[in-house]
Amino acid sequence: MSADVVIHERRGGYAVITLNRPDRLNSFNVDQHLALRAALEDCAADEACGAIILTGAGRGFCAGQDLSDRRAMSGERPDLGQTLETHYNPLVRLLRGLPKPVICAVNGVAAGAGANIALSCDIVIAARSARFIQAFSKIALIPDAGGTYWLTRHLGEARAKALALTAEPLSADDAAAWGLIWKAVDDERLMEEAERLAAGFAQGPTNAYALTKEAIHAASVNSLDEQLDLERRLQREAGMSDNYKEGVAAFLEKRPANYRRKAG
Ligand code: T3D
Repeated sequence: MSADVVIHERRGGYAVITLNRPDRLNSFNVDQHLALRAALEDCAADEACGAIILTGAGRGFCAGQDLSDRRAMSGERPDLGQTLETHYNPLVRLLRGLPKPVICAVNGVAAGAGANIALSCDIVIAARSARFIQAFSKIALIPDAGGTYWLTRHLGEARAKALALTAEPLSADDAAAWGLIWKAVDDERLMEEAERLAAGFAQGPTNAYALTKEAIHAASVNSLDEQLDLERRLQREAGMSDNYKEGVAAFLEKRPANYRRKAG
């Protein structure tokens, strides 16, 4: 496996992970899947890492599955369910379950599973020139990597269906205006903005971020009663932490809080 299909850098308290197959618009082959998952697992286990930025090298973020891998299978009818089971689904679950904030800095076109991997991150910031394309129907597939879930939940059925059936590009500005992503920024400000956020998270209460993610993820399936019960349980846990003590003390003493990455 060539190591540099994904570049993994630590910058202070956060990590920057860059998909690095720019001549193929960072589309996924098996090596890139394995390297990305290894980098994410490394960050998850690294207590000194408080946030992750995921981005792409070159002019694209990610064009989904590397379709030239599929050419080798022409004549066969490949079991794409197997690729999802082995690679895409574990990646979406890993991103979703990471106990620290994951920021996706979408530097250019995000197509097919590439768009939906971006949407699996906690905060999506896109360069104004970036486009989101549910390219699947062009090759007679359905949106995967969580696409049907993210589009329907964030946008509702009307926009989800239109994006998926037409495969028309959605601009970064429209994606932000529609509530699909957090914000669009001028291209040259993308990494500055992503790093500003990551540096803030790296100084913040990682335990509270993890609990917040858990609560918000559960909200899409819970009833109000279930969600209130969950908030009670998670807030109890947050309130028992040293970080909460420190946060309140810092507020009262009018000084910046000094949070611990691993909260007691
Ligand atoms: O296991 C399974 O297969 C199931 C899982 C499926 C998940 C999926 O993601 S299916 C959807 C796969 N993705 C696509 O269908 C998108 C294909 N790409 C495009 O439609 C276009 O490239 C874009 C709209 C993304 C960008 O267009 P443009 O004009 O800016 O760039 P380009 O010229 O098309 O691409 C630049 C190069 O990247 C080009 O190579 P070349 O001609 O310079 O040698 C192109 O072939 C290559 N490239 C782009 N996307 C892919 C790709 N090569 C392989 N696979 C790609 N997905």
